[in-house]
Amino acid sequence: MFIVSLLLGGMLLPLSAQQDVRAYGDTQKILAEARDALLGYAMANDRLPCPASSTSNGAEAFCTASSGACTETTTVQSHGRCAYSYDGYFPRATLGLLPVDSRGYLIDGWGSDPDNRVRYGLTASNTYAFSYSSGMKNTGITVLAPDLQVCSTGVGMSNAGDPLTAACASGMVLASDAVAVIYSLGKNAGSAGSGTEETHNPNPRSTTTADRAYVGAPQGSATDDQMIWLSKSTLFNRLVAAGRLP
Ligand SMILES: [Ca+2]
Ligand SMILES: [Ca+2]
Repeated sequence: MFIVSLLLGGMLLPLSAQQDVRAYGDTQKILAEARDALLGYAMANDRLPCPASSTSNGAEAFCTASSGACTETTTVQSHGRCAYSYDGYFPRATLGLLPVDSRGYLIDGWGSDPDNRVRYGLTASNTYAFSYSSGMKNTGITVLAPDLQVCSTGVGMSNAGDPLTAACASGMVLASDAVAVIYSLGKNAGSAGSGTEETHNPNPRSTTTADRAYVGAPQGSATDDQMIWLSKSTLFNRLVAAGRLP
């Protein structure tokens, strides 16, 4: 019965819809694998990688100085300050994942448009303690306060565009202490992104400056972005199990 209904469903769905279902599923899988890779990287290296920039060919990008104007470099910096904390790309070259585009970036299930590169944001809290070696251990598990927010809607968000104080509307918080977010701009990556929901997730057409708050609204007419995140508790659980914390 189950198989028959699956076959029937397959026949009834138009081909383009079947391709969309497949691309959505592939993207979910790619995002989940990226999160697993992040956890593995954190256990092996005692820190999380910085986001890649649009010119780093998928390698993590730091600022050369711990404050002031940012001069970008792919050389690992002991201060941990990332060049693009909130609006970078997943550092595929640093983690070695597939699928990859011709310039070294991880791509989602929707295609090879440059805008379909997997996006990644990392908390900058505790003076970049999450992105330099032993930063988390030296800061201490009770002091660490990752601050990325994932909202269930962009409506009513406060301080949007302010890097550190942007916040979800009351009662619209999916996560308030995420360490990292990993997301895809979805099928419309090459053409949209300025709607009320998607504009809060950094993308080429967004009018809102990148900040610590993202929108993981349900799929629909207002957004097709796909977002997952790494919570503080999941990261700490793995790091304690690996002997990296406390
Ligand atoms: Ca989108
Ligand atoms: Ca935002």
